[in-house]
Amino acid sequence: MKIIKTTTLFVCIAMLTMGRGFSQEKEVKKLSDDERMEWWRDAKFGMFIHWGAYSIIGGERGTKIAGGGAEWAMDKLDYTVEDYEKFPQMFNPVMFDADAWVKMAKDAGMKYIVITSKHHEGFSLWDSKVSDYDVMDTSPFKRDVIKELAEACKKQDIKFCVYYSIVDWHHPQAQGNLYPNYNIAQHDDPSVVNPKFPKYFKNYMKPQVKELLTNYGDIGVVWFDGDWISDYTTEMGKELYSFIRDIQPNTIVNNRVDKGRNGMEGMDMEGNFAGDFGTPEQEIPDTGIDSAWEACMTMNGSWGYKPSDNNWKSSEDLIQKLVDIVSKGGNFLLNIGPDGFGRFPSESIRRLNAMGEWTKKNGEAVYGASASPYEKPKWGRYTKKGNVIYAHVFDWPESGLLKLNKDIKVKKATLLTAPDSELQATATSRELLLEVPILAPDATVSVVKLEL
Ligand code: FHN
Repeated sequence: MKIIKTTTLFVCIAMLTMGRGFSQEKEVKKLSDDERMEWWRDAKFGMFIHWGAYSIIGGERGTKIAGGGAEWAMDKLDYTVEDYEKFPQMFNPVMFDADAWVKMAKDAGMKYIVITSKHHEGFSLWDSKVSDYDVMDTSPFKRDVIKELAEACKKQDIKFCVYYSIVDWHHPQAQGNLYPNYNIAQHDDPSVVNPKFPKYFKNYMKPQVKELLTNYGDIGVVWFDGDWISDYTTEMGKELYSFIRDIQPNTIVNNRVDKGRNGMEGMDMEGNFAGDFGTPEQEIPDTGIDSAWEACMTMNGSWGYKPSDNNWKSSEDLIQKLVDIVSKGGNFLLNIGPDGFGRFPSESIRRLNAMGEWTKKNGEAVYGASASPYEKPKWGRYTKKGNVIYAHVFDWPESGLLKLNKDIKVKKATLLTAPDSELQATATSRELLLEVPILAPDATVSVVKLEL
């Protein structure tokens, strides 16, 4: 991962924008790396949105159902480029309401939103001047989704971030010329490359990324994906990273901008790679990691809308995953796959609501918190903030005695939701015993605040 020397200087960036919403001359203070990452480190919880033409398909073609992620419909359901083009031509999500989406994220306790501006299918959700395969030129919708979401995020004070796929199954200079005879096994096969890929990188990908960074105000994170293809090189990754930071010096970029990612585990291998944070996918590391990371995860088994997938994680599980991740020093990027009309699945909304109820009461123990300095206790997790340790109890003790790590020298212990009634603590040689009510204050995760 790239560590850059910290010089603080002022740069003036004339943001010549499309003149709608973000047109402004702006003075940008160039932050040190630590300052630049601060909002993201403290945010802890974000919303991933996978939305595109695949959201119309829902992972189904006749009786065939795509295995895994429905956003892979083009590849998995064997569409030719021409056949697939009819979906962007149909894309007309009349129920899309950017303000409502952002509000749902905010109410759930999420502090940032990362939307797929272009996924592997190659269809762009903004008004791209270097492409006709976008929401303005190809679709009847003719509304710039990225612009509407960026504005809604600004209005509701939540960070706006974009996902961008390096892989492009539509562009003839990327993987578009390989369909329909392209299968998943060939994706990182060094013999299956497009010699024109450098042209796509220079004349399409970089200009598109530049559009996203110049026309929509501050971009919190640029979240790349598709780093695994052989066409893409570490030189391109490093060039892209600098290119982005030159346009928006304070933007954060994930490690998939380069080639260092170690599979789904998501952290970088040994070496010099660009990128500001690791990206474990569908998994949470066993222990804390001492560099920035964010675990991204689906609520069922698919990133894109897939009505046939009813394998939903429970709200309780998702809340405990959030706590687990924060206790290990990471962020949680939780996915929603809206449908082709622009609606969040009701199952997702229910889970967002439950998470919102919990974060509203217990957010103090999550936002701005850092990893636990203690080993994982049997009953749950610890997080830390300054002079305070938060004990997040998943399994509330029926005995009324909570066994805490003996190294905790507690001055005052309370339930986070009942700050006025102090709990009694007794130190033994093996542990610190805390007298707690018999009934768990929260059915999912109850938090005890321990002031040291
Ligand atoms: O292939 C994609 C997948 O569709 C999804 O976007 C996830 C999100 O992290 N990333 C890829 C696989 O690593």
